[in-house]
Amino acid sequence: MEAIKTISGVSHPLEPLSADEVAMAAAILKRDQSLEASARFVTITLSEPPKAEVVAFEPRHRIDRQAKIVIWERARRCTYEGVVSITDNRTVSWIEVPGVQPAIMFEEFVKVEEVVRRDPRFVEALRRRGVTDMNLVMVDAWPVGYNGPEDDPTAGRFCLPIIWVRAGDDDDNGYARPVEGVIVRFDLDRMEVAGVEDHGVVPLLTRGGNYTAERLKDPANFPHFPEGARTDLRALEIKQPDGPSFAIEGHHVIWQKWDLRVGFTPREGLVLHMVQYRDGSRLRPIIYRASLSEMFIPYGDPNPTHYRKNVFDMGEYGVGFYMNSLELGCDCLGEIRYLDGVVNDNDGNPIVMKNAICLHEEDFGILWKHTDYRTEKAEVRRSRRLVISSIATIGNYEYGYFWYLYQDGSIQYEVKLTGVIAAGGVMPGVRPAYGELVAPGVYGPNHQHFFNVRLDMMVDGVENSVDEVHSEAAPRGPGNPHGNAWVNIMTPLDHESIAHRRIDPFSARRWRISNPSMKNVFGEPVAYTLIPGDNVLPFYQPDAYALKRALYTTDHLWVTAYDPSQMFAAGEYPNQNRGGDGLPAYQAADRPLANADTVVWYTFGAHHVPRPEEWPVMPVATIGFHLKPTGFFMGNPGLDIPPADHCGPDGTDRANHSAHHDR
Ligand SMILES: [Cu+2]
Repeated sequence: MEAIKTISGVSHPLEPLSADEVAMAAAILKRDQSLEASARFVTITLSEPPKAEVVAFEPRHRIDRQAKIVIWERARRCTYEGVVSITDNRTVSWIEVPGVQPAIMFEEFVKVEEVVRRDPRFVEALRRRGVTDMNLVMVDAWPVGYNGPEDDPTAGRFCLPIIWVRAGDDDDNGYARPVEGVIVRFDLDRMEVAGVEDHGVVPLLTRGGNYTAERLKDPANFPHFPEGARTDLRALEIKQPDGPSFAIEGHHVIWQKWDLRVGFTPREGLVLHMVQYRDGSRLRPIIYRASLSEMFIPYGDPNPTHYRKNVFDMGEYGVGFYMNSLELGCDCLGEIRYLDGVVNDNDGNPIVMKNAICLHEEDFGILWKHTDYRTEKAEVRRSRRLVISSIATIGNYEYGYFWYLYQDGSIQYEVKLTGVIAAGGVMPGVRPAYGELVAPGVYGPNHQHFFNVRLDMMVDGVENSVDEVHSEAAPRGPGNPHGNAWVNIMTPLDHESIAHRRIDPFSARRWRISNPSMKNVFGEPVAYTLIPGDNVLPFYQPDAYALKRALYTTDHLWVTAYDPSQMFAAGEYPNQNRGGDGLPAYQAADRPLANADTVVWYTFGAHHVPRPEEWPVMPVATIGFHLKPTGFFMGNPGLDIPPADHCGPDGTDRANHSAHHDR
C-alpha cells in the first residue's frame, strides 16, 4: 500500500525532523507565542509519538509530526518548553520551566571568545604571559557547573572559559599550549566578562604540538619526526563491487536479517529506533530506542584552572550540534552510505550537517570455525558487521559514537575517544601531583569520561523483565563432592529501589533482559544479556558538588519503568544544576519493573590517566558494552552465513593442510 506522507513528506513517525520541518516548527512557535529576537532556540527536536502508536504504526495511519522546542528568553531570563504540531500548524503546549539553565548554545560559544579577547583584565593577564596578539588566543566556553549559590540557575547564566594560545598562525594546534592560572567567569546574558582571576604565571610552551603531516619535520615540534611521514605503507583496498549488503530508504535500514531505523537529535546525536531481527518469517523486536543519554567528564585535579572542569557534553552543549561531516576513505572505508543530521541554529533556522552519520560494513575476522582433524576439513565463516557511526568534535576532544550489529545476533556500542587532551601547563622541573607529564611543560590532569546509554528494550515485545546474573562457587557437600562446581544465580531486579547496580568482574556479573511471556523451546524466557566492558567509578568525595549532579555515575546498571519524559541520565537540565536530577530521581517512586515496560540504563566510565604517547593527539581509546542474545535464538544465528568464495570444502586453506602433514 502507498504510504501516506505528511505535509513535510515524511512516511514514518520516527523519521528525524527534516530541515523544512525544523523551519516550520520554529515559525509556528514564533507566530503563536509572538517571540521576540531575544528568544533563542536552544533545541528543536522531534517529539516522538507515544510508543503504542509507533509500534502499531501502519503506512495508512495519519502521522502527526510534532516538535519539542526549548527556548532561552535572554531578555526575561526564562526557559520555556513548547510543543508544536507541524502537521496541524499549531502550538500544542507552551510552559515556562523555572529555575533551570538550558545548554550553552553555539552562538554563545562563538561570541564568548570574541568578547573575552577584548576584556582589558584578560588582555593584561595574557600580556603577563608574553602574549600580545589576541587573535591567537583560543577561548572555549566550558560550562561553569555548580559550585555554590553563585552558580545557581536563578543567579544568572554563566560559563567558565578555558584558554589556549596558538603559536604564530591559524594552522598551529593551539590546544597544545594551555594557559594556566587565568580564570575567567563569563556572564552569558550580559555577554560580558564577570571577572578575571590570575593565579600566577606558568610559562607557555615554547615547542609546538602539531600533528599534521606537513609539520612533522618541523624541529620546533614535539614530538619531532625528522624523516617526515613514513613511506613503507602499501595499498590496502576494500572492494565491494556489488555494493553494500544493506539497503536504506529514508532512515530505515535493512542489513541481512537486521532491520532498524536511524534517528538523530541535536542533544543526543545518533539514535537507533526499532532494532529488529528477521528470524524466519518473524520480525522480532529487540530495542525500541537506543541512545547515548549523557556524558560526564570529571577532572581530578584541585588546581584552580582544572577543578571546575566537570563537563556534561550532552546536557550542557548537545553533541548533535558538533558532529563532523564524515569523509569517504578517511572516517569509514569501503562502500559507504551517509545520512545527514539536521539541527537548529539559535534563530530557529535549520542547519543540515552533511554526512553526519556513516553506514558501512566491516570485515571482522572470524565469525566461527571448526576443523575436523580426522577428515582435515575446515569450516570457517568470515564475520561481517554493520557499523553506524558519527563523530563529534567538542573543543579539543573528539568522540566517536559507534553502533555495531553482528551476524550472530549481537549488538555492540563503542565510544572512541580521540583528539587533544585538555592539558595544563606546569613549571619546569615540577612533577604534577594530580596528573601526568605528556610533554615538557605540559601535563594531562587525571580525569574520567562517564557515558550513559539509555536502552528502551523491547525483547520480543514491550513488556520485559531484568535479572542480575552472576556466577559463584557451589558449597562443598553432596552436590559438589569434588569442589569444582559453580552455578549461575539469577536475581530479579523487580522494583526500582534495588535496580541500581555495579559491575563485579570477579563474579561475571551481567544483566539479562527477558520477555517472560515469550518462552523458547526449553521453557526459558527469550532474552538478551548486557555484558559490561571496562568500567570504573568516580573518585569524587560523596559531597562534591559535581558528583551530586552526576549521580548516574555512582552505579553502572539502572532500570526504570518507562516514562517518555525521562530521557537523560543526569536529568533534563544539568547546566548549573544544583544536583539530584536524573536516574535516582527517576527511581524515587520505586515503581515495579517485572514484566513491565522497562528502560535499562548503562553507565560506563573511561579512566584516563594521560600518557606521553597521547601527545599531541591521542590514539583512539575505546569503551563500551555488548548485548548478546541469550536463548533468543535456537542455535547459532550465523550458521547460515555462506563460506567465502575461495574457502570451503574444496578450496580450503592449503597452507593449513600442509602444516598439519608436516607435524
Ligand atoms: Cu580523556
